[in-house]
Amino acid sequence: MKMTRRSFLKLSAATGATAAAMGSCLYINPDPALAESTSPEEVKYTHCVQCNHGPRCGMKCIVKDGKVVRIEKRENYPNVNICAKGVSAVQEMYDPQRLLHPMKRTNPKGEPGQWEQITWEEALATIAEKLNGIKEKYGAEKVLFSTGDPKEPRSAVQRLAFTFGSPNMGTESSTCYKATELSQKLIYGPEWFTAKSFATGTNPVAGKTRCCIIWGNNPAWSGPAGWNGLLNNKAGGGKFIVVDPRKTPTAECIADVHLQIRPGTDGALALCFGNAIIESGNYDKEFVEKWCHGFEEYKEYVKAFTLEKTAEICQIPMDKLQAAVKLLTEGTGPVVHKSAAAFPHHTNGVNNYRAISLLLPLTGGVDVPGGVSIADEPLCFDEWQMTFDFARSSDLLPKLDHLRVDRPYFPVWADTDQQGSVQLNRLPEYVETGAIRAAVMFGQNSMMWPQTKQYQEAFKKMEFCVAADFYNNKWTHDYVDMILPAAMSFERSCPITVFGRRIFLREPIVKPQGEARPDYRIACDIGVALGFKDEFWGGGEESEINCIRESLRTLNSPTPITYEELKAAGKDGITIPMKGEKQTKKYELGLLRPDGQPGFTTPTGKVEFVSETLKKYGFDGLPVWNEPVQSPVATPDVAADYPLILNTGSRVPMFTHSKQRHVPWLRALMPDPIVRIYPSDAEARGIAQGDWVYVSTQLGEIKARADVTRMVKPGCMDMFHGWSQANVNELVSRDFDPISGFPPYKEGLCQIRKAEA
Ligand SMILES: Nc1nc2c(c(=O)[nH]1)N[C@H]1C(S)=C(S)[C@@H](COP(=O)(O)OP(=O)(O)OC[C@H]3O[C@@H](n4cnc5c(=O)[nH]c(N)nc54)[C@H](O)[C@@H]3O)O[C@H]1N2
Ligand SMILES: Nc1nc2c(c(=O)[nH]1)N[C@H]1C(S)=C(S)[C@@H](COP(=O)(O)OP(=O)(O)OC[C@H]3O[C@@H](n4cnc5c(=O)[nH]c(N)nc54)[C@H](O)[C@@H]3O)O[C@H]1N2
Ligand SMILES: [Mo]
Repeated sequence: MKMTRRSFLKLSAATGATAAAMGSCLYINPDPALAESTSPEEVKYTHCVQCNHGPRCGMKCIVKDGKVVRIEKRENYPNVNICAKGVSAVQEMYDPQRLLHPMKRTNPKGEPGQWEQITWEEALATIAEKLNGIKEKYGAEKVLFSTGDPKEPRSAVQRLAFTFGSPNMGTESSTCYKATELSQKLIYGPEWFTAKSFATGTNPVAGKTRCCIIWGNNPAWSGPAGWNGLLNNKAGGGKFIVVDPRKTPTAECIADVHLQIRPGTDGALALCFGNAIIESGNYDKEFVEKWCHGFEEYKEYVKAFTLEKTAEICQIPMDKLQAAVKLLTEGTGPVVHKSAAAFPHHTNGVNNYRAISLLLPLTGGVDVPGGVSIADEPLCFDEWQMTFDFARSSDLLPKLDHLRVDRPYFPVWADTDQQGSVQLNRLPEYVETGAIRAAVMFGQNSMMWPQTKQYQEAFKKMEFCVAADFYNNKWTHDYVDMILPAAMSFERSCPITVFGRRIFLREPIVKPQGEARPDYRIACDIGVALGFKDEFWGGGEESEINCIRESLRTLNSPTPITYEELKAAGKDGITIPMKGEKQTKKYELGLLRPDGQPGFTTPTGKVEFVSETLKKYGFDGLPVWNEPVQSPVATPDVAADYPLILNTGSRVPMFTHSKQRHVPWLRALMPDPIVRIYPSDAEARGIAQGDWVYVSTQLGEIKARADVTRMVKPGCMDMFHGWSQANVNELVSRDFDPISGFPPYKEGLCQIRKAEA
């Protein structure tokens, strides 16, 4: 089937992403000339980064005349889910609004940007002059390096920062999964790759796992790659509790019991579960006695969280709470949980998450089948898939650690992060005090932060600020001095693609458009311009290949792997064998500690129910529960005017954060920013389905369209972030969790009223 431009647009508007499912005959590239062209079609393989590099779903791309014309599912690949976002990646790549050349600002920062196209040579020379000037005058640590949710550039930007001499490299993880990782580190010890597997790896095994609690997570929409496994587990007899204030597709599909909790009260519920499990006697006494620290103190503390008190705090019906407790106290095996970033988005976030995580050691789930496994012989890839040695977090960062800008504000965070991820959320304060004077940002977006305006002011106030991005976006780039065009996934190869022990090379399948360059090349070119020619292999077109060579050179593989071998392996990739056998209970074998002794890497060498690290910094060592800083209970005076609970950032299937709003197929699926509100709450305010409404907090007001739905809990709202015309982060406060520094995206109080059309 060949399509004219008109019929393509009609089809894409009408059917959205389902068009791709219609099969391989369809041209989805918007250029009609490609459909007419008689050139041969080529098949090329890559992966999707529409969700910012987490899932890396495999893609088989059909390329013609040097352009991708359509995308299909990739066979024999660890992850094969192509969704609406993936199929629409073609529309994003050929979007006429893409940034294609380096640009410098010609008017003052803070005003709508006026831009002049410059050459890469001029851009790099200016960056070098500004950054080296600041380094000479004030010190290299005054320059901040950062990446937003796009995680692929991270290792290259770390290498750049640490080579330049600044430990101040921050990432979106200041708001994302790093607080769950931090919580695990407080429990199991700071050895990060060990902790990481606890933070992320939950694979319930039917028959072995007692129960899996999906806690504040909606993988049916936000993590389709893992969702199938959970459904299969359910089909095999697995038991699931879902704790979520919303009736999500996840809860509807999989929950044996769904607890529609009052937002921010999860810590109380988890402590109640802990108490019930202890009282039932059905916990792993041997593990607790031998390997845990502070259990007796915990046991005393949780006694206060009776079913009656907890039902009241969490606003959960007693029969549902009892049904959940039954699942947790009967049967055998560990209790595991699955959650992502939503949790720590609270003022008591880390402690809420610790309370939940402790149910695992309580039920003996540490590094056993049906519990959580710790990686065997972890490869020394960092989270975003180059090696620690490549990123130079292994050799250079420790020497720079004392110059970290975040330690005075968030010492627990600073002390448990060995990878180079400073807590960015106090950026306005860092700039105000002169601790940061310039920034080099890759895929950074001011809208991710609460009270966005303060971050924009920080960019504006800096002596120099440069950003690499796919687009010129006003929320961020109206406040920077220079923007650099980044190549998209189809146009680049770094980093290495790693799934467990299987690694792949992703080769560019088309040439970068305009003058766009891959992020790794941009980092290398900047490194060379700053005077580090050898460290960045002279920069230039070979940069990405040189970066991959360096990562492979520093990989602890039993057999060395070269770039040529990885390239020759093509779409099948290479599996790196293990030296030894798979092991369980690695803490018994001395496999977790650098000194080879049995136990964990916490101060006590045990799993800490009471955290000695927290005590050292003046916090309570127990996973204490505190009411949210602002809630109907904590601040009834505020609730009188703002009675609804603010709940922001639940993921929607068709967008990733601020991205993809200009992708026609995806935008057709959700044309306007929506705020979800319960029918009785809407009716009380005279609001009908589809009405325009104002959503306000004490901090500001935005306009959105009402979706009147029983999906939300009465008294709560729900709104996605990243809409440039309705940035919900203008409404969120900067009441950070004092342990992690995380913002309270999922608590606070708001009001909704009908707006004019
Ligand atoms: N489509 C899509 N997928 C994404 C992303 C995206 O932007 N779009 N972003 C990716 C990223 S970076 C991340 S960090 C993850 C985020 O993953 P998560 O943070 O797990 O986000 P969701 O899957 O939306 O699940 C959050 C759920 O928590 C519930 N919730 C809100 N407040 C509370 C509370 O106080 N207690 C409890 N128990 N539940 C609460 C919400 O109702 C929602 O259903 O998703 C990733 N996946
Ligand atoms: N209210 C509220 N706010 C939230 C959250 C919430 O739940 N509620 N969630 C938080 C979480 S968990 C996260 S992860 C953040 C994410 O928030 P952001 O970091 O803002 O994520 P994005 O909007 O996906 O991407 C940021 C920018 O990167 C650009 N970009 C994309 N890919 C690349 C690339 O490969 N290279 C380069 N150079 N640029 C690229 C995009 O064009 C965009 O301008 O938001 C946080 N903010
Ligand atoms: Mo995230």
